[in-house]
Amino acid sequence: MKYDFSTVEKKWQEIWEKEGVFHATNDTSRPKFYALVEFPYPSGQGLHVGHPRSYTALDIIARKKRLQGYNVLYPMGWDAFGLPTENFAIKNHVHPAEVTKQNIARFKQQLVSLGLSFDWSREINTTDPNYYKWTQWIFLKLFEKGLAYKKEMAVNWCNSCKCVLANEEVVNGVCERCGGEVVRKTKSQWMLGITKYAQRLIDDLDGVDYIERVKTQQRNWIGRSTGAEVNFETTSGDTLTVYTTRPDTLFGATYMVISPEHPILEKWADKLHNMDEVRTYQAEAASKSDFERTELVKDKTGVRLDGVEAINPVNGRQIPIFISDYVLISYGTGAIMAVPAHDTRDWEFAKKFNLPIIEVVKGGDVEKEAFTDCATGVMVNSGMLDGLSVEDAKVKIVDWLEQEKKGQPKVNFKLRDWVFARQRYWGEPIPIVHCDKCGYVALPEDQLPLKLPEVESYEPTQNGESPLAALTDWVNTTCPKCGGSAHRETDTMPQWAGSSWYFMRYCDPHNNDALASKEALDYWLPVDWYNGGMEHTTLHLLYSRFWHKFLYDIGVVSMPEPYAKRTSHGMILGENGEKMSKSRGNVVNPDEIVNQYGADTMRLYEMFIGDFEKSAPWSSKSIKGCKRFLDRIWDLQECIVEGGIRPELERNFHKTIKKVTIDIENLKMNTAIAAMMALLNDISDTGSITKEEFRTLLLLLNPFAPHITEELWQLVGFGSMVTSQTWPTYDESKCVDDTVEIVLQINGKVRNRLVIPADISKEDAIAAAKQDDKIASQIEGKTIVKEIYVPKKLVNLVVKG
Ligand code: ANZ
Ligand code: ZN
Repeated sequence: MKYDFSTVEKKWQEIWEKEGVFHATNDTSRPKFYALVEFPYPSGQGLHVGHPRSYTALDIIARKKRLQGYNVLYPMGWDAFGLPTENFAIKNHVHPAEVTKQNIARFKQQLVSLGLSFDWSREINTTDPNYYKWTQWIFLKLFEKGLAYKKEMAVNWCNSCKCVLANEEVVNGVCERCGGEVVRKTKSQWMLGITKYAQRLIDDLDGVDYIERVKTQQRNWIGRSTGAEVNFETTSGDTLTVYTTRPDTLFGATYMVISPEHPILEKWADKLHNMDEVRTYQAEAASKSDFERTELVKDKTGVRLDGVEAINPVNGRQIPIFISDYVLISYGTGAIMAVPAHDTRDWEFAKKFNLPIIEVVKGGDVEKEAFTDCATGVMVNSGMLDGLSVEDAKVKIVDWLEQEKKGQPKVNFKLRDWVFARQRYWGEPIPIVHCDKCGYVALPEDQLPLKLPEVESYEPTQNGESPLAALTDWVNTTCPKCGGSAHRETDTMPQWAGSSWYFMRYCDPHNNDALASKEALDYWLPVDWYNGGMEHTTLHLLYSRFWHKFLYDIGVVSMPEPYAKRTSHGMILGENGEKMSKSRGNVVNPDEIVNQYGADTMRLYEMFIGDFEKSAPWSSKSIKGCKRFLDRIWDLQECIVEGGIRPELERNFHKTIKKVTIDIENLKMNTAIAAMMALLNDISDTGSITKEEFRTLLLLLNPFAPHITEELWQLVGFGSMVTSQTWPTYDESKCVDDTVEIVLQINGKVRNRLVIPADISKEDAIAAAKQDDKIASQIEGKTIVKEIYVPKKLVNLVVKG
């Protein structure tokens, strides 16, 4: 009987759902396991073959943990606010909520067809008012604690669309939709104070089990640096403070640079004789991104201020001040002391503007290039610092600066506060009103959720406000504090809002009184295992850790970190090894694979494709191999005999159980599958399979291929479903290989002895013999004319020359 995967897979998917097999209960008496994958954005394209790689891997873990007796939570939902849906709605004149509904239906049907063991009773959707009520509630808490505030920030503005663009809508400096020029404009926006958590976000990485590259990326993104702030007096009487990581080089500071946006420039407008030139330069800098401005290879530009100079605090020397776009207003103090001898950008700038280069650390040739190494150099030309190492000089100069009240030690972070606003429709409304008398006022909690009102058009308005701003009736309201007239905030929250706390909602998704009950949160959190893409390491993963920490501080959750463990999968590439994309025409549609080969084959294949952490190209040939493996499993039902595990296969079974059990925990699904394939070969060699052997094999294979294993379980009559069984265990003493000692000969003469596994193949035995030190040295440079292996006795190599 041929295996009819379509019928069988559908049958089991219906049974699982009907019987609620994968529903997690908040039964706190049982040991829990919370497995999480990043919930998808339900785009119009449907599921991509990349999604199931992550979902299947954690599904295997979830299924195995259930068989091992854990109360497993493996939930799924939709991160559904965002631009693509909104843009589709604008183009096709449908409500974004309608578009979202259709996309979700399609995604869900696709996920169900893959046999993923999600608890659908806990499905969540970030655009559901019952969900975003709590996103708004968290925002209000942040506001209450001073962590949400308004600030003038630069936004991307398209001159021809007359609207604000998100960063991802700006492609190579032009508007993604119309190709028009994009400039930067400032706008007052809501910000979240994530930088207040910067140190804790670094420190607490020590206590979690994240793969190393995720930790490294987060640390680099937060970018902690230690140095000093140094005060420079100026000839105008004002003090300019700089941030430096190299206070030891202070004697080599031959000029200063301040950012073109530095506020002191306005103060100096009357004093500067070249203010026009300054203003022209400011306008040029404003149109560039920070990335363009700080690129190392870029030709240095700048304007020397005519009318004010600075005084180096260590030697009283007067030095010029420049404005240049390589100094950013958003970092440190927006001003630097320039040390061309020891900083590459300063060196290039000094060469271009003919400024003095004074060597203060010996070891390089500063006429040729900046000497930036600080591990080996010795201080020179530096008065009290001469002869010291860089490290000692740093300590000494900072002490001196502090004593003289000319500076102090300082820690800085690259991390910026989070711009928490979009001038768009399809996002969570920000629950704040502005009253002329009271300022920004929080909406009372009982007015949540503040629902998105209906609008005629989802297009951003021509003046850069969100479409909500056009709804006068909605915008005009009364102040919750004084009852006077006020207006609502019309910006909405950015796309990362809903995903910053979704893992909490899964714990108790239908709760109307809290984002989740304390009891449920205490039981399920932290997430035991979270898998997701590397592209989310610095935004989503950091944002959600920040929100979790904040909620920990106000007592909503009981532990400082949300995720105990984080892993990340590699990308699935096209058959040609390139990224899958419509334009390359190499996109594989998961529906087609499921229709042609079945979900079990698709799952098995995606796990067999290669190292989970690495990217891997699609291979149609390898899919067929996975299909053949399952067909052979199916055919085993024809040759079942009564009995337990046969002695000649016992060691093999114990070894395979051990390997699959351990490999799953290490995400080595590919080698686990290979071990099961090898076991199947050994079973097939005997021409039959006993009931007990079949039972064990089906249990091991079930997390990978859940449908076919359930069907066979039922057909053979093993009783209730596989999902209610217990994961097989192994006996360590039965996992060790039997070994034998053989003799190694060259031309019939015994040269050495070697211990090898008793059941080793001829090829492996000969290879092992050749690698033996004694043998290797004696056959070197000679030609092997014959290789003889007598099992369990000897290897004889016949050599010439
Ligand atoms: C003098 C100096 C001498 C510096 C030297 C470096 C080497 P990190 O490690 O990234 O924190 N800097 C400070 N604020 C800046 C800003 N707003 N825009 C551009 N550059 C800025 O780098 C800190 C160093 O970057 C600071 O130390 C400063 O240059 C520069 F041999 O001061 B340094
Ligand atoms: Zn008021």
